[in-house]
Amino acid sequence: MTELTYKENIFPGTRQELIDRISDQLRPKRFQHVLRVEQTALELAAKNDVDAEKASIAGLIHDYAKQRPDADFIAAIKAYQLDADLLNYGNAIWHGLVGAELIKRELHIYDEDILNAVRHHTTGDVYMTPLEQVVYMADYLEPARDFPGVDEARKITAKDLGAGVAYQAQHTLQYLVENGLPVYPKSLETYNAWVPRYQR
Ligand code: DGI
Ligand code: FE
Ligand code: FE
Repeated sequence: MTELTYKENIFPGTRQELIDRISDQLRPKRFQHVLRVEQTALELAAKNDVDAEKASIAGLIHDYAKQRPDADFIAAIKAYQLDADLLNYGNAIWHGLVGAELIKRELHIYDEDILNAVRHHTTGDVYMTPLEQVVYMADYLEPARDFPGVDEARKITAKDLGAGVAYQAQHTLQYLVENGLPVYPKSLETYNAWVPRYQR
């Protein structure tokens, strides 16, 4: 287990202080997931030349808002004048896209690359920086993830981070459609931006 010492002043405190803030927000199972995502993000970051401190912080905070009541998200969408179409969705979409606004105000983390990694960790985005790709994939591949295809997804991602993004975008869309779930437009945009270009 890697325990970084934070030096970049991205979060105004130590890693342990950040962890304490997160464990106040999450039930134990979700908190353990977050610690695994941090470790997976650090591994992917090392391979892909991404800053380790940013990967640690983004991994730790990506689900910060996951257990907030719907009313908190609805209030934030209105207060911060976010896209009103968000009101047609729910926690699955809100905890990243709206959660980033709560993180900014409550944890005083303002690094836009990290905030975008949180915003886009569920739906992806047309353009994702290497850090955003690392967090998107770490959330999908952390060691406790177990779904058909996870081993193939791990292999593909180890070879080519972008190919991993394409794999996840394709399979998530497939899952949503197969289950009759609403597709947030950004998820479809991510599919179009990433999936066709990785076909051979
Ligand atoms: O928060 P986690 O469970 O760790 O993971 P996540 O933030 O990637 O959320 C995964 C869930 O979000 C998964 O059940 C699929 C769902 N999801 C992803 N894109 C969309 C979506 N759900 C809806 N309704 N629409 C989407 O476009
Ligand atoms: Fe999430
Ligand atoms: Fe997660």
